[in-house]
Amino acid sequence: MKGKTPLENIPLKIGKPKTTAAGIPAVISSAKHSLKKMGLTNTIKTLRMVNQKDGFDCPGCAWPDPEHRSSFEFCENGAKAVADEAMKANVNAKFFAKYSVKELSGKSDYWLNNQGRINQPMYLGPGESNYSAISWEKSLKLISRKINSLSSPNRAVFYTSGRTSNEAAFLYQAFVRLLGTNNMPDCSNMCHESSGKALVQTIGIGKGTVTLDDFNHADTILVIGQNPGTNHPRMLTALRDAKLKGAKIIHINPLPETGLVRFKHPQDYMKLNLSSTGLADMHLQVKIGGDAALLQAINKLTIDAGSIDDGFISKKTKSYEELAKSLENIDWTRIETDSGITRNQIDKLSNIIINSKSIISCWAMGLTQHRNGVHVIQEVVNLHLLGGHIGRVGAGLCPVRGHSNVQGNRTVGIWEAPSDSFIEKMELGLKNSMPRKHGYDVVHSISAMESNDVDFLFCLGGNFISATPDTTRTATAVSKLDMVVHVSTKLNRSHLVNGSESLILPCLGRTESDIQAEVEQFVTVENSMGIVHKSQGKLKPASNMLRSEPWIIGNLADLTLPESNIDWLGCVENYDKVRDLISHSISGFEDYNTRVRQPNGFYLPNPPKDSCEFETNDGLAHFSVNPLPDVSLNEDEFVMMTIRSHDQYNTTIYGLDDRYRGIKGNRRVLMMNPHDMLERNLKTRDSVNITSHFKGTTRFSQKWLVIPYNIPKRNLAAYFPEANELVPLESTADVSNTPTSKWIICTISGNDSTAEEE
Ligand SMILES: Nc1nc2c(c(=O)[nH]1)N[C@H]1C(S)=C(S)[C@@H](COP(=O)(O)OP(=O)(O)OC[C@H]3O[C@@H](n4cnc5c(=O)[nH]c(N)nc54)[C@H](O)[C@@H]3O)O[C@H]1N2
Ligand SMILES: Nc1nc2c(c(=O)[nH]1)N[C@H]1C(S)=C(S)[C@@H](COP(=O)(O)OP(=O)(O)OC[C@H]3O[C@@H](n4cnc5c(=O)[nH]c(N)nc54)[C@H](O)[C@@H]3O)O[C@H]1N2
Ligand SMILES: [Mo]
Repeated sequence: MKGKTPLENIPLKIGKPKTTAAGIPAVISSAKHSLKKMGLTNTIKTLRMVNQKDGFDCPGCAWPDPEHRSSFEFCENGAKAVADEAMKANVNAKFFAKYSVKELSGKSDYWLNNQGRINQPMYLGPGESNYSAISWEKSLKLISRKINSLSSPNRAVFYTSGRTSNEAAFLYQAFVRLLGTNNMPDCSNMCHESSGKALVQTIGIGKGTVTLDDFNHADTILVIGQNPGTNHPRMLTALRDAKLKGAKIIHINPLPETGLVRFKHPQDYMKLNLSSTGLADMHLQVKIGGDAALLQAINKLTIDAGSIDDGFISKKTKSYEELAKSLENIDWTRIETDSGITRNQIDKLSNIIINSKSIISCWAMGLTQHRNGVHVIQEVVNLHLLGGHIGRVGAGLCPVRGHSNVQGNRTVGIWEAPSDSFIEKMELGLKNSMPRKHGYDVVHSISAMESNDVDFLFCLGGNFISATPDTTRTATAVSKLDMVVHVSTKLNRSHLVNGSESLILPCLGRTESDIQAEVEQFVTVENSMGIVHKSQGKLKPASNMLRSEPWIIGNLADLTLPESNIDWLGCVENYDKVRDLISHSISGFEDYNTRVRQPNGFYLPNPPKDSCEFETNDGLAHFSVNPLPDVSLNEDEFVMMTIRSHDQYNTTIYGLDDRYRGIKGNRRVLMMNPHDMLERNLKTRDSVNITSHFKGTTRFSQKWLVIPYNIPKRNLAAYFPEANELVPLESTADVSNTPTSKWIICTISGNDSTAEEE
């Protein structure tokens, strides 16, 4: 970096949002990232192994791969995720001797991540200013002693992020439940929890009901509250293929997201076919939180047109009459005001829906992270049940998962609220009894820390401090703990908010080879469409001091629970043994070791998809009647959504540009409608302060640069995690308790033009 302006000091530049995603700039951008971080040979070797039959699963996202994988079936952002992991292990004892925790706290997330991989276990004792090296043996002893000294296992909290393999996650939940608690919050609580809850209640399974092949047979695909060009770039391939086969693609989003406007595929570039494809046939620029109104209107028009699947409804569903009655007298003025969509546009969409034989609906955080997250997803379910668009080829529900194994983690037991039947099967498989009492989710964990009900926090991956809401409050709560332990690959803000004692345990990443007892191991993961498959790292580990996640959990469990009947160390030596335990303990994993060795792995059972059956209490799919949410705002109020840029992976910041949105060099920006700016006398780059409001409480954040953006009036957008300090801890979705990261009521103040000129 010598002689160059540090990236963080480059002033904000605003250009036109891109109209095409992927294509040549994407290939160049991923090559730049990878070459800088890994060097040429490693770049080619590594990228060729992503999502190949014998390679590793891309740590980027949970979108599945087509069966016939080409060697270029990776995307720009997958390449960035891989390159980011393949960095040198520079964060070592010398590094921590140089920088105190206080000094590191003053650095940006971008800087912290850029220091490289964590090289060895580190310890910070009471009152100490710097982390120092500690051996694996000593760390595990300290941790196990602490856990065993707690007055109750419920005073410990065990967080999981979604990159953990099935094997590590299964051992972890077994260990935690044998300790006697279900305190297992996970990133899912902040992510697709609303989808899980909405789908279990209505169709009897908390997962989507389509496979990749269904996209080839759909005639309409709704993409709601999702930005696939950035967050699931490989999904654009499926959308492109569907479109070539005649499907209509409908984009429902407050922002005209780039990948859906026009798209050039890297493979087209490889084939020197530079033509671009227009993806979305229709963009409905819904207001933030306006989807429920829009979907109810669509459902009403479907019923009024008599365009419903009577046979399916009478044989397979319940509560149709209640839904129809509730929609009899809808208030069209309110529908238009709340959704921001005109009657004319609604009629156009309705026409498409009514004339579609097979519909797929995809959604992500734009629906889940709302107060009515569960209910709005149930409106999507209503739409599918009305037309019988479920359980047949080319039709179904598709919650698009985030972290690459977040779905697998839940399947193998990372769940603070397990059902009794799940625990019963686990108890039989593991020949142990387990607690039934539900544990803390993410938000409840933070409240419990605040009220001194927790002493110990263990994080298997992730960045608890930055990913959770109300950053200042959460950091204060975590600082009260006796001990905080992080199993991590890269340095992040959570390592800098400490309990009396803190430990960082560095682990192998997805890309690295994992050898136990001289045998190369593989792990398994489940993608967004319920396919379980192998993932085998191939790169030389960044340091010989790293341990695999199963090794860390297995050894800790062995030390902490010496009397337990589980052969933890045997499991660590041979991951087949973990998979055997999984086959005995979890439905759908029979004969796991054989089936996962088949090319492309195996599908987990999914009754709605497999046979149009619904495992609800009465065997029927349920329509639901939900009141419209109150989306009104006071005169001076805005509603803000917190979103991802093109150059980040959740809290990991790769760079300061959001290329597709034309925003460069600064992340502390507030996207605002130009008319709103004019009315408030705000100019581009004016610096404003934001106050968020929730039930009489406020949070305050300074110095955000206003920029004009194509976003509905009174709506704002800012980046996660910078804006998390404005997300109120108690503002959560009904039923799922997911923080409402896309619905934050704000006022803004101050408008001094202090920002640098271009
Ligand atoms: N490169 C990259 N890939 C990722 C991630 C990453 O950070 N970087 N994160 C991974 C994870 S964990 C996840 S969960 C996914 C997240 O994937 P997304 O859900 O696509 O991520 P967000 O940036 O949160 O985008 C939410 C989208 O919803 C829209 N939106 C917000 N509010 C509303 C609303 O009320 N209604 C509608 N209709 N739309 C709304 C926003 O404009 C935005 O387009 O991506 C995964 N993949
Ligand atoms: N305001 C706001 N907040 C949000 C969201 C939002 O849209 N807006 N999105 C929410 C969502 S959808 C999610 S999923 C959460 C994400 O929450 P988390 O999963 O907690 O956060 P990440 O940023 O993905 O975690 C990054 C860290 O994981 C570690 N890591 C990476 N790979 C590995 C690995 O293989 N093993 C281990 N042990 N560690 C690894 C690295 O140290 C890295 O610093 O954030 C949520 N928070
Ligand atoms: Mo997520």
